[in-house]
Amino acid sequence: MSKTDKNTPKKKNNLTQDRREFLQKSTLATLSALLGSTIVHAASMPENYIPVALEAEFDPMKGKSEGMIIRNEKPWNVEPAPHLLNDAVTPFASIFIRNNGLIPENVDAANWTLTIGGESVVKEKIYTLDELKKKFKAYTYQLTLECGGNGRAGFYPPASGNQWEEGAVYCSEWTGVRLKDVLADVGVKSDAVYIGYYGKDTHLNGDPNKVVISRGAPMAKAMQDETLLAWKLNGNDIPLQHGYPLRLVCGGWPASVSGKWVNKIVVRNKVHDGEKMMGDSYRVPKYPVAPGEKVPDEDMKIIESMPVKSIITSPKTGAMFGISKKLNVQGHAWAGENEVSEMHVTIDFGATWKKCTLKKPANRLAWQQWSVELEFPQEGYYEIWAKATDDQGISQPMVMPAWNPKGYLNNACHRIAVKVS
Ligand SMILES: Nc1nc2c(c(=O)[nH]1)N[C@H]1C(S)=C(S)[C@@H](COP(=O)(O)O)O[C@H]1N2
Ligand SMILES: [Mo]
Repeated sequence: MSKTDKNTPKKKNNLTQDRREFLQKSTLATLSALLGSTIVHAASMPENYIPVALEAEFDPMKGKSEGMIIRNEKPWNVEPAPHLLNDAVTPFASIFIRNNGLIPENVDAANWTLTIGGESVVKEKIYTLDELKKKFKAYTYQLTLECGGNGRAGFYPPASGNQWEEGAVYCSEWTGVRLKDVLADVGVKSDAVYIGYYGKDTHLNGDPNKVVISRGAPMAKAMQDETLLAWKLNGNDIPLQHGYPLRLVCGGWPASVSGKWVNKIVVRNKVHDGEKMMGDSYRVPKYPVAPGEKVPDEDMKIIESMPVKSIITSPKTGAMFGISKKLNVQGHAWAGENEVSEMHVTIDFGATWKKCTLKKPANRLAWQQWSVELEFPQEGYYEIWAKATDDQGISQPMVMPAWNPKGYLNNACHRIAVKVS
């Protein structure tokens, strides 16, 4: 049996072991809630039985690496441990999943349409997926997508929301058409300010008219070469949980701008005011605030380019080593719209730093690979801290950066523990 086979969670049909156990232990009330209906002959249903309708449900964990950490099942929010992100191009198996609502099921790609509308288009236009593919030139880019809340678990006082540690980031290869080419075909008015997306996921409360999330970006970002309407991830159809069959991809910005299951783009004559564009959502104070402080709405600004950051993907934290005392350490670094220009690590809590080898990005907005060989002076416990510096001379903070109400933008140095023995 191959390693992958052994590491794949044991399943019957398409259920993970965890979900199977969860369903088996569920009360009748929970099963009814999940089914959205009462089970009429529940009295005759065998004990620990899993209703067929729940067996058939799409399982977003299918094909994901062992070592993915489930932060929430409703909606699905899952992140990989850092060592699973070792590849330059993140494979599907290790991509974090972030959903605000329910994954749309029964997606019909053959009849999928994309509407381009809003007050700042000359005339609304509808494209089928096929038309998009035929009419416009396709491009492929590696694009870094990081959740605005990645690292939230590191904030104190704690910020509510998914307690992401290091893994809500990836850099995979996306193929699609440039949004700017499609917008040029539709015709955009001179008063255009912002674009916004709408997707086909459904609200957790089941209300089909309630928008789950509808975010966007200023025209300048929308018109970048790398901003894609994509239908392929790493050369294959986009997996359902990551936006099949069509996704807006805006690398370097909070991944919430990259709308999944997208079926409408609006061009606005003002800053898009869709769901999760206002209040504390994906916004941070314009100035430093004391932890816990209440910030007036007008003093909040929308997060745009993500800050400089890096991750150690090898070795795995807690790894034990032989007495050779030499260790190869590697990972990735990224900086939103900017390029990373230097990478350093320390094994003495920042007293001295060692410069790493750093690769150029595959293309703009792709993360960069770094590596370094470390030598340890003696046996014992060490921490390896990694710090990236971008081409604007900005580095990662060694400890928690500016606190903000929702716990966004934690780009503190990633650190791992190793024992030399
Ligand atoms: N339609 C839709 N698009 C969405 C979301 C969503 O809930 N619905 N979540 C956003 C957020 S907050 C993030 S971090 C990314 C996650 O993308 P991934 O699941 O491919 O990692 O998708 C974004 N696009
Ligand atoms: Mo996110």
